[in-house]
Amino acid sequence: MLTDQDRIFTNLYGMYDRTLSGARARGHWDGTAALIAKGRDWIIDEMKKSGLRGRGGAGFPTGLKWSFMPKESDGRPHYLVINADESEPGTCKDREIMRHDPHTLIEGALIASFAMQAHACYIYIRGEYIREREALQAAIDEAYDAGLLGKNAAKSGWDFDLYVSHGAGAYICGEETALLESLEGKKGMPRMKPPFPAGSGLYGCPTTVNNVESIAVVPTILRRGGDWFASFGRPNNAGTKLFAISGHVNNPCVVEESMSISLRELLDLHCGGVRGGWDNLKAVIPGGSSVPLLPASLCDEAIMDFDWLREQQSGLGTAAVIVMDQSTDVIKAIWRLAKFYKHESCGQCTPCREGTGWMMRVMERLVRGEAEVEEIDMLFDVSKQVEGHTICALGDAAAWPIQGLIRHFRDEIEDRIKARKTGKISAVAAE
Ligand code: L3W
Ligand code: SF4
Repeated sequence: MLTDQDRIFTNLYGMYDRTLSGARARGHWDGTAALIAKGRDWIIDEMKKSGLRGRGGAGFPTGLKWSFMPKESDGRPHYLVINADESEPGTCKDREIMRHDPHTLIEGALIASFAMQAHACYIYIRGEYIREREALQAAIDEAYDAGLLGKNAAKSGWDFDLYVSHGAGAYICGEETALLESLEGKKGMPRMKPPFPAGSGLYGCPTTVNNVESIAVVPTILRRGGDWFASFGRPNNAGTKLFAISGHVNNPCVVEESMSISLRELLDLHCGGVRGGWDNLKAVIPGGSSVPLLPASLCDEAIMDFDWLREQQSGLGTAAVIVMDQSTDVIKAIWRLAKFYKHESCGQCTPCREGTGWMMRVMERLVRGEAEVEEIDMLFDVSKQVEGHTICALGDAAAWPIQGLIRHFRDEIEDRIKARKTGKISAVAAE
């Protein structure tokens, strides 16, 4: 278990003053210019040493991503873009940072931008986060007034401007290249990759897109050292991590814990355990709606990190832990996600546009028990045709939860079809 001394986010839930004076009292903006004076190479090396992997879902190594930005200028401006379009169902960790700890994000934005030679950074925040946007803008205004942003920001010698831009409710704008399109004022549709944003991003210029949490941890990593951050979690799964836990636990919450904590410890320590006790657990989605669920039989030994969950054909994703107890109709829960992905598909590639609708309709019949047993394999096969055959990860995200359901709950799906055929149950309303 992480002790308070090792928590980076000291103001989750807003126990303390979130203004600049409160943030300073909690150690933010302390010696920022001195950190910057150590130079770009030192900052990027320290980030690599920390082992930080991106906190937006993909887990790509942050220091490595920064090192993809061109070292020599070819005349094009460089940009940092912070992805605050937090829309993955179950995920509400970045919201806590922006509401209550905005200065750690702003300070991180300055340092990261300096490291990548960006004089401007855009924070793209989801449209529904109105109070968070206000909190963030108020903190940015304070930082400008205090000389921490703008010309010679924080007396670092680096000129730096920070802008907040807001989305309008499309999940797909959380995909980094759709986000860039949206920032440019166009329809939020993902671009083909490569080129990756580091080569050609915002307005065709070198750009790094990082998640809010990834940037907000930067100042503390640099103050305490990459080795300190790397001392938490298993190798290749370093650091402290925000977990957003919802569903059938006694106390849903957002909490910072050590990476690689066991699922059981996480739920028992911070959530008062599973509603009705551990034996009442049915399944857990460990990383937001895009990753396959784990059945209760795997939850006992589950380790909450990228590699362990990947080995179980699931994933850490955004570390949004959705707990489902025995009262859950798990088929219906996954159908609801299928409906979400169908709705959010941007429609520009055929396997996703057609596949999400097709999978949703079959899932709907599985909920009612009105399908044939053979259709379960057909659904699995179709999900495999969608996976990996689309422009962006939304296609995978639509396919994976369904694959997880079939892998672990085939019996329940078959039982429902048989029960419906023999008249033992009536149609379960899919609403
Ligand atoms: C340069 C290369 N850059 C990769 C960069 C790339 C991006 C990052 C990760 O999807 C996942 C998805 C969802 N040269 C590079 C390179 N990069 N190779 O590294 O890239 P990628 O393609 O692995 O992932 P992605 O397209 O960013 C994101 C999953 O996250 N997810 C949830 C997302 C939800 C939210 C939210 O609500 N906040 O983020 C959950 O699992 O399924 O797999 O920057 O440019 N050779
Ligand atoms: Fe759009 Fe889906 Fe293709 Fe992504 S996978 S680009 S959301 S159609």
